[in-house]
Amino acid sequence: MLDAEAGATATAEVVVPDEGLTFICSVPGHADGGMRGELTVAGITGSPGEPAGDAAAHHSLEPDPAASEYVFHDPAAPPRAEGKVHDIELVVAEREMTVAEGVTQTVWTFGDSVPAPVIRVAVGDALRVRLVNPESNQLPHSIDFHASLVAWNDEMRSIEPGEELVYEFSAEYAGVYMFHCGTAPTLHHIAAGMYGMIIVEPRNGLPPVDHEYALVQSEWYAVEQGAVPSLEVAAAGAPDPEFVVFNGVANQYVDNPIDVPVNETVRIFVLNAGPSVDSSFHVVGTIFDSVIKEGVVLERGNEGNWGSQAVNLSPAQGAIVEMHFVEDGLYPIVTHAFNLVGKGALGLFQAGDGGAAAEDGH
Ligand SMILES: [Cu+2]
Repeated sequence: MLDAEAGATATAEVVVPDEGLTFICSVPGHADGGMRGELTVAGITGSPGEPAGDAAAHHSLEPDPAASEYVFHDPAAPPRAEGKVHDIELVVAEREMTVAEGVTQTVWTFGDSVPAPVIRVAVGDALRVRLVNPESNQLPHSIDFHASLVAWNDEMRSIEPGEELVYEFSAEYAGVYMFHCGTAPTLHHIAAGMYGMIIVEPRNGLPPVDHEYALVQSEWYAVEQGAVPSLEVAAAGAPDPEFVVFNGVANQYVDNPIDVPVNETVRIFVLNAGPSVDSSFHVVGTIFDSVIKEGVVLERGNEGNWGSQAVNLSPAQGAIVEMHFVEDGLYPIVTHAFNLVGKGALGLFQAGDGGAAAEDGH
């Protein structure tokens, strides 16, 4: 036991056993007032060099070399669905997915991928979405289309395993919208992978471009290999995800850069599915000359030739951004919240030959 008067420092050595120890201030009443703590031993439950305690607990996930390879998610945006009435079936799956190299999670999905397949329609179209929750699942699920005008307690109701529902709506407003499971706790159903993008084009479509991609940014609160992402960690007031990803998998477009020719027009439909962290969507080395963010339009060729460097997207916000790449080389895709880039929110456009000549020193 040590005593330290106000303004004084006291030092002692203790031997900390593998299982750690707890300590208190022994002045009567002080422990109950909060002066208590715990020491845990890094290297036993955490990685060497990491701080002990709760902050480290969910950053101790070691990649497992035996984990399955991740399934590459094609970033190409699908063409707009033909016709004006669309019958869409979304089957909910509860299954394993590799979310980063060496890291698997049990995820809950619409249509067997995270994010769900992109739906693309136009203003005035009618959608009949059949949501199927197979009997083999464990949990109730539901769906909430942000592109719809419907009552929450009707179409968005939860259905048990073995049940299905039909969610009918007409797409009235153009935009890049989120859909997600809204079953309580909604935070957990989104954090576990139940989200996707629906693009609603203006009735007369979008101007043609050379290449179109769809990117959904989201977070994985992975704590334990193979487990469902942690609701407890996701629910923290200051969210601290293990991974932040584009289209479900950390760094997949670094491993597989997206090839585009130089000086061709590129359009990206981008959505921040969250559940909780903001995005500052940016492509290094270019400027968005056309942006439609949540109904606000920056037009290419505007009078002042205004451009946009980054589009801020809070959770459940979407945008359409357009750009081109003026020379051969690599153009990183990031959220410019750079603390998240190292967590997997990084991709690459490879324009032309990728700048091979530059690497040779020419
Ligand atoms: Cu769900």
